Amino acid sequence: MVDVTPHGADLIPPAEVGEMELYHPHSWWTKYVFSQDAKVIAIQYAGTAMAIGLVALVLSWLMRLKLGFPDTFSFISPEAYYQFMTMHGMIMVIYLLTALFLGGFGNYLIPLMVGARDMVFPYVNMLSYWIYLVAVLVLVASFFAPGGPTGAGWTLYPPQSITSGTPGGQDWGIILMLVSLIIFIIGFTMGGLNYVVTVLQGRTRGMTLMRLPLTVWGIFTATVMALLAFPALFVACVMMLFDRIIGSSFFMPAIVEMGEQLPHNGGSPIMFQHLFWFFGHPEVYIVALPAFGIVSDLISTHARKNIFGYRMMVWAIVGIGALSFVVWAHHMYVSGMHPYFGFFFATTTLVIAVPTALKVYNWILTLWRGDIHLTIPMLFALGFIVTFVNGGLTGLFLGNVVVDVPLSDTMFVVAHFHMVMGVAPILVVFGAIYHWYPKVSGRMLNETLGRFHFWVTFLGAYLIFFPMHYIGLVGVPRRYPELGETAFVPPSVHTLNEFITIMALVVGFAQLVFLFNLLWSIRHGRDAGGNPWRATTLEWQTDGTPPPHGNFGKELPLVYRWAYDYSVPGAREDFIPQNDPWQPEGGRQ
Ligand code: HEM
Ligand SMILES: [Cu+2]
Repeated sequence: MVDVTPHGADLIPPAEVGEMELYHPHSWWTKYVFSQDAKVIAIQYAGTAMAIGLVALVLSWLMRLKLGFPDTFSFISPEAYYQFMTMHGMIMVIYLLTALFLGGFGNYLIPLMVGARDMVFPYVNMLSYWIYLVAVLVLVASFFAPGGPTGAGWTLYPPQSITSGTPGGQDWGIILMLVSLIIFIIGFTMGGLNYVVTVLQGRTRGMTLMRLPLTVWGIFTATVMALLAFPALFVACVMMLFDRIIGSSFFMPAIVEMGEQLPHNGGSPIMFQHLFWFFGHPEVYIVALPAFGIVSDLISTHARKNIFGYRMMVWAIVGIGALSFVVWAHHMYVSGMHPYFGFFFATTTLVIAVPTALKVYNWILTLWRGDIHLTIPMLFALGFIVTFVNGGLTGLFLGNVVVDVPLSDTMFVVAHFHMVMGVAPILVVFGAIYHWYPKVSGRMLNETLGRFHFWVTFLGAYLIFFPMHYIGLVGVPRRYPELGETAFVPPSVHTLNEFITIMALVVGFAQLVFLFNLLWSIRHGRDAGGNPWRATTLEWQTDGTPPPHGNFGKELPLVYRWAYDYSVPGAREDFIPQNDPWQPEGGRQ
């Protein structure tokens, strides 16, 4: 598509402020610590998210050691297992993936890709990061608080999340978890407003919505969703905090515990489940949509071909985002709700498969006859597509009430969601880091270490989670630290559990190699130049690498075309940057 209209948008977005009006930091502190530059904030977000993610990784090792070798690791008590599990799940979903995709990639990429000098409200953007950091610290504090962190499971279902039998329930654990989530949501809202307003109001001249790279579409839609979904979690957390601290009964029914009547009466635990999953299901797509967008850009760039069906891709992203607000109760098929209700949610759930499959077809058609370079970002992108399809297929099983009921709360579910929202988005995170690290640091990540990292992570993830489907199918329940000698559990399950644990350690080790690569390459990586992947989007067309404060030189780039002009016949090179006014001989095609 050669679409060259210099003033396509016919409007001058407000972000096009003169150099003079841009906020400039004056000291080291305001430049690197309390920075208002979205690029610095992005790195702060990403660094913090990866640090806390490492904690979640170690927790998964501890759980796996207990599951694989219960006798050797008998010192890991069931209480500790529940605490590790809860913290692992919550950290991975919220504090790592959400923070990294939106706070990390969102901050770095949105202003650069839309051609803005920075986010629209840089000060609020800075606050967003620091509030996120407080949320993380409060969460970490629960490891050191009396009673330790909560072991209620990442879903925090009442009443057990605040009754005394649950680790951290009668102590500080659950309080710190709820407070941390509340703080996280406040911080996220501050960042989220920035991402939305910058995309809507901060685009440079010619950057129409339909010329935005899909990465921006993914992050933008996910942010809008998060701004609508997080409030449900917010109120649920506040109400539960009241139940726990001042003895209100929003979610607490009358309970007799050890022969004693608790001071609660008349609340509805199911109400909490509705609120939680009204947030919880969209959360899956808050993580997945940025991944969809990024993968689209990675495969287009590294296959030197335009993305197939751009408009369809945009509408699929928006459609999936909207639909995912009406499927939440598929997490509650076994909660005792009316069966007809289940049919409604099964139907909406399966309808999501349509736009999702459409995206997969379009990725494949983009790759079809492309000039595929098996670079590391491309390998991770391909790994994502395979894994996402895989997890999506088991999702079709679980979306149907009659199949879900027997599989509910088995390891099959654990295998499914790790594939679809654990492994798949993490592969995109890695692909994206290999892709954009050269812009952030000016250097390439080491290729050999990168290939090692990819193959061990990709194959290892399958070796971990594939057998887990089988373990679930034979009926092994999730959230059980130990199976003991149970009649229905065949011996193969024990062998497989040992095998999975060893693979989890191996995959974890590969992540340490990746961390080493990240640090080592800052100084020793190969010089990247400004645009090592010969990509079209604006972040690669900056004056300096890393881009200076204010992103672009004196003039903001003028956008003439969409982001996918690769291998255009007759062009000088096999890519045409978005700010290149080139036209084919003889005018418009
Ligand atoms: C090497 C990678 C990983 C391993 C070995 C691993 C392992 C585990 C294990 C053993 C459990 C407990 C299952 C149970 O007893 O029910 C678990 C739960 C969970 N994991 Fe992972 N995990 C990994 C990565 C991830 C990632 C990347 C995510 C991000 C979405 C994630 C999200 C969760 C969630 C949400 C739970 C549920 C916690 C709960 O039931 O309350 N995990 N994981
Ligand atoms: Cu769901």
